[in-house]
Amino acid sequence: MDRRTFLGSLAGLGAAGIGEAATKPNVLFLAVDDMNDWVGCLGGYPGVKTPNIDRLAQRGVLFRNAHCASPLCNPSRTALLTGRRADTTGVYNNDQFWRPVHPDYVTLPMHFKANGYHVAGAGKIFHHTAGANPPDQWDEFQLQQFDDPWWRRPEWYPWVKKEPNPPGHPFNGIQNFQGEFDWGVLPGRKDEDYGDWHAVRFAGDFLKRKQTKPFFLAIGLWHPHIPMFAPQRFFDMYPDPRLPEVPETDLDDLPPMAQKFAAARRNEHERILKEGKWRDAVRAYLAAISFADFMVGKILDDLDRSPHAKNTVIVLWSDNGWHLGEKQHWHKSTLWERASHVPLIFAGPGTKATGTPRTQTVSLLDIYPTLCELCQLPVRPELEGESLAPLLRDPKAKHKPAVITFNPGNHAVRTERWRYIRYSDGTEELYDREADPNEYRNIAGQAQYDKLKADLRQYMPKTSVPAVPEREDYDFDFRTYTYKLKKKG
Ligand SMILES: [Ca+2]
Repeated sequence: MDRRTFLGSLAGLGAAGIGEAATKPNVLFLAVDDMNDWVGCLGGYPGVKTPNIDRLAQRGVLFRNAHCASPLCNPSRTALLTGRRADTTGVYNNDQFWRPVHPDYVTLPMHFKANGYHVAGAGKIFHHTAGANPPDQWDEFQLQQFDDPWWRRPEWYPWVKKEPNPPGHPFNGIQNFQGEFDWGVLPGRKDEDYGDWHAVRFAGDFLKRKQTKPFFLAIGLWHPHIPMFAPQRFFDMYPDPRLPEVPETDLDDLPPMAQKFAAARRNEHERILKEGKWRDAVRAYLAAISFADFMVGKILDDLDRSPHAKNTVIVLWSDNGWHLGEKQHWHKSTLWERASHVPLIFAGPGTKATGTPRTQTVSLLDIYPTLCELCQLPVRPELEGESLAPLLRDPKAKHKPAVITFNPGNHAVRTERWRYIRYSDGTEELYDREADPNEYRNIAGQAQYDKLKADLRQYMPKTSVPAVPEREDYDFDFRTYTYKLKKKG
C-alpha cells in the first residue's frame, strides 16, 4: 500500500473509527428571521443589545455589507438553499412551492447529505408554511413551533394544534389589526416556553450527542419576526426607543413601482401611527432582536461545551431586513437598504483575520458555495453565488456586487458606495450611500451618472423566468408530501 492509498483508507476509517479530527468540519447553520442591521456590530441602531452576535463577529468574520437575494422569506430562503436567484427559480413570493417545479434541484442540505454528512434541522430553515420543507431534505428535522398557535391556519401549519385566543389578546392593544402583527410579553411564559426554544433545545441535545459522521446542523429561529413576543426583561432594555427618521418628502422622487412597493400595507403604518404605537412597536422589535440574540448565545455556548467546538464552521444569517416606518413602510418587500441589509457572520475552520469586518458587498447566495469550499465538497456548477472563502482568508480580496431581486425583473445592485435600482418598466433609483446613507435623494435622473448606471446594470440578470404556480394552484397533501396541480378552468 503506498502512502496515498493508506491515507485514503484512513480518511475512510475516519467516520467509523478514528473520530471527528480525521473528517471534514461540521456546520452549524444558524438562521434568524427578519433581522435587519439593528445589531450591535452592524451599527444600524446604536444602543441595541446583541452581545452574543457581537462576540461571534469578534471570533469570526463579520460581513458588514451582506444582502439577501430577495427581500422576503420564501424567495430569499429558496435562493439561499437552492443556490439560485429568484429569476432562475421563479420563486418570487411567499405563496409558491419550489419543489414540484424543480424536483431535480440539489439544495444545500441535500448536497451535504449526498456527501456523507448527517443533516439535521429544527425551526424555520426553508419557508415555514407546509410544502416548502420536504422531509427528504433531512436525516432528522423538528418542525417549527409558534408563539401564537391561535393565529395559525391549519392548511398552512397542519402540525400546529390551534388554540383559542388567550386572555389579553391582542397583546399590543390594537384591535382588529393584521393577525400576526402583534407584540408584547406573553403572560406566565418562561424563556423555555417560547416557540423558538424548541429549536434551541434541539440544538443543545444534538450537540451533546456523539456523532459518527460530520454533521450539518441547521437551526432556524423565528425571532425577531412578528409576532414580536419576548420575556419582559428584553422590553426593559429599551425604556426610550428612538424612532426612525422619515422625512415627509422622502417618497416624492420615487418612480411609480417604488411608490407601489412602499405603499403595500400602508394601512398598517397609518394604523400604528393613529393608535400612537410606533414607539411601542420599535421597542418590541428591539426586544425581539435581543431575545433572538440571547438564544443565539445559548446555542453558541452549547457548541462551545460540546466535543465539536473546534471543528465546526458557524454561519449566522438573516433572510431579509425589516422596515419600521422608513419610507412609510413596514415589513420587507422593497429594494432599499432597510429590507436587504442583513447580518452575516462566518466563524470556525477556514476563517482568518478574524475580528476584522469585511466591507465588500456580498450576497446570501454566496453561502452555499462558501460552505462547499470550507467543507471540501464539490461546488455544484449551477450555483449562482460566489464563494466567500477568499474573503474569509483575506480582508482585501475582491468580490462581485450584490444583486437583490423583488418580483420578476426588479433589481437592485449594491456596491460599497452605490445602490442602483431598476424596475421592470425601466424606471430607476440611484443612491450615493456615502453622502446619503438613508437613501433619501434619488439621483438616477442626473446625466453625470449615466455611465455608472450602465456599468452597474451589467450585474443585473438579463432575463427573469415567469413566476411558478402558487399554493392555491395545487392540492398539497402534508402527510404524503405530494403536490398535485389542480386542473385549470
Ligand atoms: Ca423573513
